[in-house]
Amino acid sequence: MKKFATLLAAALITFGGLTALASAHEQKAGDLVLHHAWSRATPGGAKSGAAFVEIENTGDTPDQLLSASSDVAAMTEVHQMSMENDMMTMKPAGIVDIPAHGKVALKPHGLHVMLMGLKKPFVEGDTFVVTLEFAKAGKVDLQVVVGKVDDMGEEH
Ligand SMILES: [Cu+2]
Repeated sequence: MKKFATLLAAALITFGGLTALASAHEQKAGDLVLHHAWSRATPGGAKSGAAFVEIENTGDTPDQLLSASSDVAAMTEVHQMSMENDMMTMKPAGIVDIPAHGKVALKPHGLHVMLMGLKKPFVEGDTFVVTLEFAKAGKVDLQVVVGKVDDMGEEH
């Protein structure tokens, strides 16, 4: 009986893990499908991090990403990174259009959710929540999975 209980506990833990991964891989909100929300572990002492996700609009009407928020940082903003005079700069992206039947990718060196003033470091394997607010789809709590420090997202 004890052995059975142990097996059951192990099965539940495994199932719980799989559920978390599945929900992190794809989340739906109205016409939007949010694919693979991820972040990177922060090297010692880093006070900021970034989160990435691919936003797909499966509907006939455009939507807009208005803002991002999270409890893990003092301040959260959607940023756009770009090259200006041979320098990588980033600034608030403002409202991001999500075209009908289109995709917008938040990824390294491009659009990203900037998390400034982290309350604790991101550790590989951890998950945290970033809330994205859309004009049409409303608020979506993204389950963000933390990858390696040097993760660029290609392998996903
Ligand atoms: Cu940034």
